[in-house]
Amino acid sequence: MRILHTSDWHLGLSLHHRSFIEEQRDCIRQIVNLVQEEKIDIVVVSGDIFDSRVASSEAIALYSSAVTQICQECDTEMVVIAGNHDGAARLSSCSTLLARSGLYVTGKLPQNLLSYRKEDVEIFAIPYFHIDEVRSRYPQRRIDSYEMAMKCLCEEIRSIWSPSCRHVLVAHAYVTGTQLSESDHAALLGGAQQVSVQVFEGFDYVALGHLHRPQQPGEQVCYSGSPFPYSFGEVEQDKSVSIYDTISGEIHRITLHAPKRLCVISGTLQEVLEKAVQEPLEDYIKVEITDQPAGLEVLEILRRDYPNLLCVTGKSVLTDGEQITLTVEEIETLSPQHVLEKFCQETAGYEPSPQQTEWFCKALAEVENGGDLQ
Ligand SMILES: [Mn+2]
Repeated sequence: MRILHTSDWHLGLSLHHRSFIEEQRDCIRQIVNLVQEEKIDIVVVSGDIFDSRVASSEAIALYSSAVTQICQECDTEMVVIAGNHDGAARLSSCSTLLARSGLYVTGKLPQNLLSYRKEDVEIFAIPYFHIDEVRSRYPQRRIDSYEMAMKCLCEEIRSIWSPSCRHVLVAHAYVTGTQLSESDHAALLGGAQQVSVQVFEGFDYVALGHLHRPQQPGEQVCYSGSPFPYSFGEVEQDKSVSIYDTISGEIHRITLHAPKRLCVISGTLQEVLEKAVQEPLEDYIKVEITDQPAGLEVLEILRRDYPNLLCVTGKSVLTDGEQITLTVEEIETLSPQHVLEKFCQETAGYEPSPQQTEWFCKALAEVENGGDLQ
């Protein structure tokens, strides 16, 4: 059996107020083509189908067209789980009826973790969950971390699977030691929600969603990544889907091609304008001006040459001309309090008060104790 693994479609997402629905439509078109060309038997989508819990009608229409094309026109079944961005109950409405058409959707953690079985392949589903759901599922176990919760769920699966089958797990989780992208902020902040790759031992393939960079934290543990870059920090990443062959056990990646790319251009204002004359760019652009602040006037000048300019970084007038853009690398090395300070300085030009810092730390501690994260 050939399984196409994709995740993090984030349908309805916009970046700097620009909707990406046309790019997303194009990605779906490429995925549908691959289902036919690659003779796929089943498509799994590992969460974050939508960008928000209450998806726009445009996003719902695109989802509806995607699943109809795959299940009906390509006659290929699908296993879909909810991620932290999805409204789990909304996503899984009518799921029993949809299963009859070959669309197996899991919103909240189900009673039976086996989502799909055909021939000698079993596919299990662990959607994004709250640690309390797992505590009440195993009242006799002491579950003090997200890792422990995931471990219990995987143990349960091992106790119910048929030993003679191939075992595939579809999950939405943040595995320790993986590489984050700029659009993975929510995952990064939920540091306490990390799980080690060892909890997935024994599965023939683990189809993960949550992180947007395609990567393989374990031999058979794979993030397909998002089909399209969702931040300027991802411009160098190849966006792809993964294909797992249950007979050979092989995993391979197929690159998706975006009609418009994301692109970062930096230099002095003069240099940036010269570049635009040399090669006018239709891509989505972020400009980093190195010699002056990025005000409205600069924006107006740049817009003439870059029709799809999404954001500009300039020298800050607040901190002695220093550029203060927060990157993933910075967030990784800074303490949460530092992140708060930088945020306040950059957006409003003030230092957070001790009281505000205290509230922030308190809220963060609550989140790390298993609170809900958007
Ligand atoms: Mn995501």
